[in-house]
Amino acid sequence: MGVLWVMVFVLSLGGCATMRASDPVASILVDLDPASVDRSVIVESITADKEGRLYVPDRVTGNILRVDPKSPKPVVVGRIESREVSGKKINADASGIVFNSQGDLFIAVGPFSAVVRVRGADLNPAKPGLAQTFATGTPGANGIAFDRQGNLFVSGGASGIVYRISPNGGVAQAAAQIDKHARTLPDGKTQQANVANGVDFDAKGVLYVADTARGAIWQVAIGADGKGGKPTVLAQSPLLEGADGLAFDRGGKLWVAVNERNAIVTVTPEGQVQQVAKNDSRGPLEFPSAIVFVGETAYISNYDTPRRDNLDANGKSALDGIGASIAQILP
Ligand SMILES: [Ca+2]
Ligand SMILES: [Ca+2]
Repeated sequence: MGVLWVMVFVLSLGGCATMRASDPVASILVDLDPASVDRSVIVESITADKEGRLYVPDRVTGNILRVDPKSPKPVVVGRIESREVSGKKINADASGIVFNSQGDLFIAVGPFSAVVRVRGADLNPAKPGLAQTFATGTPGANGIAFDRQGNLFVSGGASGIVYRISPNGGVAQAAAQIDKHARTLPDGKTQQANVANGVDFDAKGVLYVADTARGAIWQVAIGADGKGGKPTVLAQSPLLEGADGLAFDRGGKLWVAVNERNAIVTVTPEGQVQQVAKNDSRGPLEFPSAIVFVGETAYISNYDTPRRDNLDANGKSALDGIGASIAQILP
């Protein structure tokens, strides 16, 4: 009897070890507000520079934080100041963040209907650079990505519009349109109407748009004139309900942060959706909102809002887990 139990124990250990070697596991790289789980820092997006350092804009302070994964302590390297509009103070509430090939940093700012820029030379812990307006005319600005010609594409959220901005900035032009749609969450009342959220380009220059409302990924071919063709659905699945930021890995597979399900999924070029990681309200994924690859490692911003699978047992707060943070999935 004793020997049998030892055998079962050893076999199950072996089984676990095999699973760990083949299945990706999410873990926390850095807690962005170690003193609190109560949203004293709020990060909606993440990107990386050529040296593999990570950047997240904090909605609470307006600070742009840099984190070196090798020594993951956040430092402030830039800042988006709040603005006064009609006598009212408006916070930037930064969303998508991305570098251009010259190393300047661009951030989508929905409340300003704008994209702001911090020059690479001004990303400086000794004197954090102030973001300046780069482009205007982008209401709901959320996801952000450059095409190969250096045009910047910005999603407009519930409007479904994807904007194009020339490499010199200025006024944005509509480049594509996802049909509007709203989905009622399982709580029976929350309406999710964001149909144009995360954006990215594949190696062939096709634009991908995360549709949070439908739980879908759209593909849009972009013509030589920068105008998008008619969007087509690559994948639609309950696994994609809450699809937010997305990014391609080195092998050309699309990874999607699925915020309201506390999950990361992949989508093949054929449109097959597979769950990579998922957890309950206690993390390490806590309303994951965006994803970026450095080599083969995925880094994920945890927005940690109290919704659906990230709700605590009381159905109200999101105090479980460690809150605002960067999660990682090692290869
Ligand atoms: Ca987003
Ligand atoms: Ca949580």
